[in-house]
Amino acid sequence: MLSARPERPVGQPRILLTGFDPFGGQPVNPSWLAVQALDGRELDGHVVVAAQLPTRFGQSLHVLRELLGQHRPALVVCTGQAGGRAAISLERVAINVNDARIPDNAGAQPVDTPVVEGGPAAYFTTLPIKAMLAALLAEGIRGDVSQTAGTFVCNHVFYGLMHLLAQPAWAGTRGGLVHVPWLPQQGAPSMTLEQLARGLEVALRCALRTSADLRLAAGALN
Ligand code: PCA
Repeated sequence: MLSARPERPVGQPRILLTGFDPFGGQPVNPSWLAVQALDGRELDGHVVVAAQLPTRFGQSLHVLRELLGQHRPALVVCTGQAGGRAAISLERVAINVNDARIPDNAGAQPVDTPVVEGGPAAYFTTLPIKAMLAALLAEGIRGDVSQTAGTFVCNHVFYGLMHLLAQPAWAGTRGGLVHVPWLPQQGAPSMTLEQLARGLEVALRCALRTSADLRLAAGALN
């Protein structure tokens, strides 16, 4: 784990936006396609840096830590595919469990191991997910708050990210994980790439502008 942040890079503050490579026999991963669509975009004085994480336990967090050290972002949003979900899912909680139903892209299939040995059971996102949900719905984009990111590589990255950002050296950097549905060519339910990219843009802008989250029942928003 990085314990100290290197100097902030010169230029605009950055948003690190990650997606994963395809896994589980799928030809594409919509998370990676959607974040690429936003690479280099300027949002409220911040520039989006899109990067790919491998769908691999361990290596994904290694790459994420390198990216954090390199870019020192003000905001970190990791995205991943969640087949079967119908909306952009704003994840509330990361848990300290790896429990893989299928092998990752390196063939690893950990069962009931911790992400961080001795780490706390869980971390909450530091993204303003209710405000982000309200912003998505106001734009007519399907969104939801999710209470579990599962126990595969997305949760692994989410937990590792929050464990790192919880350190004092990273105070002021917010982060979390967002799951996206399949693209139409992968099956149903789905959202189009345009909807995903627009939804992520709306969600990022909202996160930059919102310091204290809304306190509204997600059901009241939907
Ligand atoms: N989704 C998987 C890992 C990579 C991805 O895009 C998950 O939800 O864990």
